[in-house]
Amino acid sequence: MRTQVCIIGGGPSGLLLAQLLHNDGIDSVVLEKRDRAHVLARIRAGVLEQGSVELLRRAGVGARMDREGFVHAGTFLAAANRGFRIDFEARVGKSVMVYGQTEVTQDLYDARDAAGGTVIDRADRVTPWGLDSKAPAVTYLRDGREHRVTCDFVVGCDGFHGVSRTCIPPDVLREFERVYPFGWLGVLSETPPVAEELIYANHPRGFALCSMRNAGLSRYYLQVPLSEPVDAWSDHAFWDELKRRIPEDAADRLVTGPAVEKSIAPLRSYVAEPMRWGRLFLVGDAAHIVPPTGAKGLNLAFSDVHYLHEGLAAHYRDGSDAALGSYSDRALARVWKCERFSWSMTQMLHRFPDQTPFDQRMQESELAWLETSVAAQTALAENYVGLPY
Ligand code: RFL
Ligand code: PHB
Repeated sequence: MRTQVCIIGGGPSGLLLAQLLHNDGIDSVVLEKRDRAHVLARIRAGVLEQGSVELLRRAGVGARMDREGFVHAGTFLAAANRGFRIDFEARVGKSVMVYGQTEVTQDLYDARDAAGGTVIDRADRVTPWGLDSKAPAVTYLRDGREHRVTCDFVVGCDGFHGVSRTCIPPDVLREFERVYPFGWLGVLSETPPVAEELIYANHPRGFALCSMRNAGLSRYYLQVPLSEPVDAWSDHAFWDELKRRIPEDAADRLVTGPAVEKSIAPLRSYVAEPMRWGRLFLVGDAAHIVPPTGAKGLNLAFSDVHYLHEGLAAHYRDGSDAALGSYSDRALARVWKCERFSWSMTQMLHRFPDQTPFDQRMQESELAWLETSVAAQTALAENYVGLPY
């Protein structure tokens, strides 16, 4: 099979890139390791920056998001059971959209199907070849048979555990990493959200987050030690612990119910440089990971998609490779700013096992500053709604 752009990974970034390229008349093939049902069942991000919202609309996949998503003009932060609000609209004149990654991915699959796009699922042992030549290729196994896609470019949208990044020679690739000594236990429940906006809570027992998907579906998270298996958390234990960590008025209002999904995710900050090698481009989680505290992972994947789409469009439209040449630098400049924000939110809101009384006071004074300073709130709001592309 021959295509212009071979995209490895059919998660949100791979599918969005394929859709944007299609709109410009550029042909792509998406190779996804898992079956479609598995990809669509993954519960992940919930918050879209304004830039992501606009990119989805531009790609022609924003209609359901605009109908069913929830615009949030602010968020609550809580410390020691007392909350205060950061007003995004008032501080920076922007808002975010609460619309689940599961829905975004569904909309993208629907759009790819409607356009007759090629998305091959259950593609096993996907292997790129000749990435430093002018004629790269990607081979894969499906139903026991080997297939080969020849192309102009290979794009790695295959997440943190994908194959693409491993193709960059070790003497070229630089990796930067921080692994946090805790995880997030997430629960999805068919109950009304406890508040109209998100609540991020710093508590002596650990961080907690109240989020949502829609009027009848809530998403909650608790900071937990990584040593605890998810089975150790009964629904009852989860709700009990959540109530202790969030402000009292919210705890009193909280409607509990059976968890329809429960899982633990480790927290990590990670960046791989460069994001391009020869004819290979890395996008999204394949190149970088952020802890979820700033709600940045999916949004960062989408800003990469935006930069790469511009580069590929210019290449095919007028033969200019300037934007492809600067892709890695442009993407990384934004990646590092979002890494910093996600790291600082994580630092401010979690309990660290080795936290000293001094560290503790630093957290408290940062939150106290944020509660009273318009300048501090503006800085948080500017990052949370999304830095410009
Ligand atoms: P994905 O979504 O991991 O998709 C990669 C796809 O590649 C496939 N794949 C392969 N395909 C072929 N060959 C191989 N060898 C392959 N290896 C892997 C995989 O099956 C998969 O389908 O990466 P992508 O597209 O870059 O998207 C990134 C986002 O998924 C991720 O950054 C976010 O989910 C992070 N995240 C959040 N981001 C936000 O912007 N806002 C949030 O509120 C937010 N909350 C979260 C999050 C992530 C979480 N977890 C579980 C990690 C909350 C959580 C709990
Ligand atoms: C979510 O709704 O899953 C969510 C929201 C905000 C975050 C992380 C996750 O910071």
